[in-house]
Amino acid sequence: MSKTIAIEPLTRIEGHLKVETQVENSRVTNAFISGQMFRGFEKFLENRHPIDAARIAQRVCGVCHEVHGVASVLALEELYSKPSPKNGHILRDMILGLHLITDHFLHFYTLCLPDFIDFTQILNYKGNDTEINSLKSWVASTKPAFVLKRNAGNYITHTPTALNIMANYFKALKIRSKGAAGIAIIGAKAPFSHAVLPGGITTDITPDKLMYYHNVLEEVRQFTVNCYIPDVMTVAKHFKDYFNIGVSHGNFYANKTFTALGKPVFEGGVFLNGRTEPFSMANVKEFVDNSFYDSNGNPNPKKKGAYSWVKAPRYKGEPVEVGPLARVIISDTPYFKNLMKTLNAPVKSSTMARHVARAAESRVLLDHMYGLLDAYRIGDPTINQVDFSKKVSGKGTGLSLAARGDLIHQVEASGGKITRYNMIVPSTWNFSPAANGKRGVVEQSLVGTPVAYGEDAIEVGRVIRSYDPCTACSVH
Ligand code: NFE
Repeated sequence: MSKTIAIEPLTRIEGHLKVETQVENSRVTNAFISGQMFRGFEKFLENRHPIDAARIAQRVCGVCHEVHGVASVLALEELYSKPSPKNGHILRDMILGLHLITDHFLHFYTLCLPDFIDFTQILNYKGNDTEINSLKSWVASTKPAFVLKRNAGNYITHTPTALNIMANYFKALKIRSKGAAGIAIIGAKAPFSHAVLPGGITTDITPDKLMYYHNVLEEVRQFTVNCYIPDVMTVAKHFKDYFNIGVSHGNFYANKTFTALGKPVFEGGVFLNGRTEPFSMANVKEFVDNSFYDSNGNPNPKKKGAYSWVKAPRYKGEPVEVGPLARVIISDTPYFKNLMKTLNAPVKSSTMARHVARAAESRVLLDHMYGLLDAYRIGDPTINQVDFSKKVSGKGTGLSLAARGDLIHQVEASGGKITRYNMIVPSTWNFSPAANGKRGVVEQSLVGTPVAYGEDAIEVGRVIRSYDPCTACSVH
């Protein structure tokens, strides 16, 4: 029996995303992912002063604003030939690190956990734990949102295990907000870091600010080690079949990132056809075969056959997965491989490998962040002055990263005005429609997914959310 299951909008993600799956004999046989809106940031950056991009590009997203700031200033620094001094570079890595790890907390606990745990059992809780009791009153007041899963027989329902994880649900949110405070201390403001500018960072960094950052980092470390990693491992052990569900084409791409201390935490490269090769921008092309754009990139909502506002970036014409899993696979990160070995799970693209990769990269990154604090030199410059009155002409590319994957900003300017601005964003790589004869990364990952529990197709939600979609970013 064949049927179409469409989920629109898909909840517990950022932005407006629709997924349509064809299901035969309880398995997905085809999938179409579409971004449902046009935003136009690249268009309205045209004809503006280049420095505006550092501020405006951050408004692409309320979740990953700071990453667009950093990618944008990297592109602008190339345009103005004025890189940041070491201290500025250290401060940016500090911002990116807190963004990345605390964003993973939000993703796992707030966005994904209801896919894996039956939250309604918390209503039977009679104990005194404050965290559990506040979650209990919240679930009681929003119960209809949580009872959909009555059919999904494989939720974690062993109460002590589930309660242990649910106890961290609100804790994760609180630490996420502390992370934002840490970002604001360095970047002058969160969301939208106004101290992040071409040439470095303008914040006046004093010892008390570094101490504040250190205290936030310490809380983040404790939560990562004591809660996040163990909780991800518990879920991974319970859902072992998801190490073979949600498998993409098997290609990965990551940029060389977190480089402030010399050796990058994550190596750059592209894993294509079974081997890793150096990344070259010349091999990246954005296709619009099934996207609502004409061949010049102008929006065309009436385009025949198109089904998404997301463009389709391809590397050498091939779809490539980006994200934490791509980073640890390209870097061959030992800590990730050890976790996967403990789980007896294959190191390849899958729903659960993406969750484990997030936890693993958070742990690896913490060491780098303590190193940044040690390496920062109070009194050394944090910014190289850029002459913004210069009527600059030329190009710049920023190769950077975000929680959801690696990020590219490109700027072209003439006579001091932007003539072209382009962003190739993590969720654009992953959530693109089919192009050049192949499905997008997530579309491919959905094929073969068993759909056993009915119209809510919770299994489809699990696969999609493992990529941590941000449709707001992907359409930008
Ligand atoms: Ni809107 Fe973003 C991140 C970027 S999207 S969340 O992380 O860039 O893929």
